Amino acid sequence: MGPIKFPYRHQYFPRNGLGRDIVVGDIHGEFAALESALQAIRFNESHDRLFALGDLVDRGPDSMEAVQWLKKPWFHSVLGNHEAHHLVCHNHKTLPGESQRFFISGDDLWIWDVAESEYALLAESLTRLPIAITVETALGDVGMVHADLPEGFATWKAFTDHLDYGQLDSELLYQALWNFKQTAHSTTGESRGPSTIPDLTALFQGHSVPAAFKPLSVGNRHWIETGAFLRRTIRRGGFTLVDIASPTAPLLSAY
Ligand SMILES: [Mn+2]
Repeated sequence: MGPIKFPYRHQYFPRNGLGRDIVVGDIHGEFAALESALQAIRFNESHDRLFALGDLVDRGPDSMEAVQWLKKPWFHSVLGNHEAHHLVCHNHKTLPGESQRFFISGDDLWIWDVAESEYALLAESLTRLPIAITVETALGDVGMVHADLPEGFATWKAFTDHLDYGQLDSELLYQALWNFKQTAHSTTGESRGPSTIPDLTALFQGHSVPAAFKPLSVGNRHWIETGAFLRRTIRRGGFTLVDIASPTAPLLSAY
């Protein structure tokens, strides 16, 4: 079977000369709520671009909507651990829950109701997601990764060069997609890694929800996943939308 091949490990987007570049945390099947959030900031589909930080699927009601959203020319996303989990399930022809390291604890049971051919379509679009995205802005490059800049990379360029030319191994994937070291889920952002990435103006990360469901900035690193999926269960959280040109002044916070 062999490891999953990701054809676009790193994607670079030149500067958007027309409109805004907006970044959003984990969508987790909450595409209808995302639509409302985009309306609230008057998102312009012909000029603006929306970048998602991965975990498009599981937990919320509309995971399969990810297939349609990934066809939109203005919508882009990095790979999250939930996507990687489904790719492993699909690649190894196992059902969720059977793949040990990638076990997601029942958030993924919706696939029991999805036809095999539909699931294959989803896997095909998820496998195209990059592990990192770099967006050029007037003030310099902005980076995006689902969980963390893996250890051993002092700069964003060192990391993205490794994605472009080096070997992908499970430890690197684990740190980029799963690591909780940086925010340790609801701490105040005690950082073990570098708090400022020298060759970026901002690094955006999703995956872990900072304390009080508020976005957290340490140096030029910004955790903006505020738990849109939690609104259904504990009635807290929501989407945070940030213009990448103003990382510490969200357009919406936990909306
Ligand atoms: Mn995640």
